[in-house]
Amino acid sequence: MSQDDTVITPKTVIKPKVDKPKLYKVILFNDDYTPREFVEMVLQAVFRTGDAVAHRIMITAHQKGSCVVSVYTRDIAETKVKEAMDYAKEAGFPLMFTAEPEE
Ligand code: TYC
Repeated sequence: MSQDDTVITPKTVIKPKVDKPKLYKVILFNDDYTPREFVEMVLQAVFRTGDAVAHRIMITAHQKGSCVVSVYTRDIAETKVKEAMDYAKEAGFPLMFTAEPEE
């Protein structure tokens, strides 16, 4: 093997970051105290639904216990959950939202 045939193995292998960002579901939970109209108002104000969609999501959570509101990247999902819970806390209602990673 001559000098020119030296094989150099790089110490650092760079893996291109091409993974799709993980998505998070925002979930709304039913409770016995928050008024239906208040739930719909929060859905419209924070998640920008129209009134028909807000009503459908609220009724689904009311009847089934929970409902997926929408899917976002982590930062946006967590910010919206905080905004929605702040509205509820301010008004003194136990309304609950969570952000959960999609499988
Ligand atoms: N169950 C509440 C009531 O009867 C209304 C409600 C619906 C509360 C959906 C929370 O996620 C919810 N006043």
